[in-house]
Amino acid sequence: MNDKTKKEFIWIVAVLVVLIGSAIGNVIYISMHSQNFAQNVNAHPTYPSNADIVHVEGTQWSWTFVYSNGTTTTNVLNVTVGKPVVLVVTSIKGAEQFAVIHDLSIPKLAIQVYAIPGQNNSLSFTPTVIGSFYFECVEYCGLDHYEMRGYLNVVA
Ligand SMILES: [Cu+2]
Repeated sequence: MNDKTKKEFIWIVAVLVVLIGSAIGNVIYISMHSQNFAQNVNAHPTYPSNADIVHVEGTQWSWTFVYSNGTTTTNVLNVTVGKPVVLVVTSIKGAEQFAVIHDLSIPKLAIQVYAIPGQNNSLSFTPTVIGSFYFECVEYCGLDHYEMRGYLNVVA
């Protein structure tokens, strides 16, 4: 083994030791802390009993709102002024697409919530002003991401 080959060998071995060492460290760390990664301190939040519960399904590429009476709207969310609303937000698979992460943002109401496949993220708010308020998906989710927008209609 000449000098150059020896140096190269040492470098390769040194890099391998660092990479394998940190990989082992990571596996040990994750296995020690994995329970924390799925802990949801807000898994069963309580909401006002008179709240309108609306299930929100983000898909490539639209928002579907399912109301407690079974009706649905697409890219339009209808709520009543002064009445508490609970949004239960998730992401579902479209016709021939994948379930991907979306993010519902209603800027005027300072609302933003991730739509994540297999999870229900919920939040509540009480609309106080009648009107139409723009919302959109703010997590890039594919080709027609920009189509995921509409209006929250607050009516009397
Ligand atoms: Cu989206």
